[in-house]
Amino acid sequence: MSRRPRDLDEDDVRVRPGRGSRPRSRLRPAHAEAAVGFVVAIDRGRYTCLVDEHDVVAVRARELGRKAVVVGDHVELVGDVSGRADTLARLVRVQPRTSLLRRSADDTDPVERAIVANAEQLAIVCAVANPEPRTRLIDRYLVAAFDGGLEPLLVLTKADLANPQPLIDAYALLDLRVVVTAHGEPGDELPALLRDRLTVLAGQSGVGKSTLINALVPGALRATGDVNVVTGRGRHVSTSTVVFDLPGGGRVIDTPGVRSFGLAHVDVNRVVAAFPDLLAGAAQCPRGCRHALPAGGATVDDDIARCALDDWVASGHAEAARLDSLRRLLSVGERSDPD
Ligand SMILES: Nc1nc2c(ncn2[C@@H]2O[C@H](COP(=O)(O)OP(=O)(O)OP(=O)(O)O)[C@@H](O)[C@H]2O)c(=O)[nH]1
Ligand SMILES: [Mg+2]
Ligand SMILES: [Zn+2]
Repeated sequence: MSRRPRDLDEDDVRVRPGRGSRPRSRLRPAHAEAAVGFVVAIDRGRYTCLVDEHDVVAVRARELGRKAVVVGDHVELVGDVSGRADTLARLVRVQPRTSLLRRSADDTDPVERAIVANAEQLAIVCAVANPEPRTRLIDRYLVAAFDGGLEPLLVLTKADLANPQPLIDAYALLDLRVVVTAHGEPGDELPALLRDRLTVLAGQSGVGKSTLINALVPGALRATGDVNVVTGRGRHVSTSTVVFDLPGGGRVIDTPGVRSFGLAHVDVNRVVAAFPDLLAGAAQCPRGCRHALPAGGATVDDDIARCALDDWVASGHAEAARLDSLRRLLSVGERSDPD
């Protein structure tokens, strides 16, 4: 029987990493002779790893097997770790992860693609216009953040083009931090939220992720591109995932824009855990409950496998709108259309 790739990574994920802990303090080499590096970029099988303050380029060692290595991983390196030109180290091991942002190609494809490891925060970047905002994609990122142990942050860009209020209202019930930016400028609030943390920026192509990185990180020099006036879509300018140091401390990771974000791997319990007001109620649910709406026509008496959250809300333990929000998020992982 073949082991599905996602099984290799699930044990690594611990939900909700502690705030403010810096990756460096967790470095703990298992092999006495191995150097520990932090993967900052990957290009055609070459892993650029930060070791002490210098870059070391490494290739995968056979003993790594099929284990995915992604930007943000702490890895163990052997061989030539001098970082001198034309030298290559060997990447022998990936250290346990505190979080993992991952997606599947679509909702039915069990093969997960790890995107970034160990980020504390997921900045979900969405333009209020040009390209048109897609709330279902935001919902999908939220689910991926809760599932992977990242704290979500919604960044609404291009507020110079349209009013951000409808989007702010759409997420008001989620205890989600929202930052609004305009004219490609990060403003004051966003830098404060990024300080001393590892944050990954994700979102559709053309929403302005690289524009923000360029404004936040002097010398980042990320290419940016206009949104196509005919299709209203971004041009998929960024094609690689890269880490940048913020001048005030902390790091940001720029990622390529996506069209779809599959959620085949999601663990319902980790999403429910992001709703503390509903979590205790879910403890009363039948085993394996996916917290869906009661089936049409089912009444309190005739369905023993009923989700307990409806009673939890009816008896005043939580707001009905919160349960609706949770159900909306859980349902995005069950729809097969890529929107
Ligand atoms: N009006 C306006 N335009 C912006 C703003 N932020 C970014 N843009 C423009 O939006 C376009 C796309 O920006 P990028 O930074 O390349 O977008 P991206 O999210 O990195 O896109 P990909 O790399 O393709 O995923 C560029 O023409 C930017 O100048 C903003 O706040 N207001
Ligand atoms: Mg970009
Ligand atoms: Zn339930």
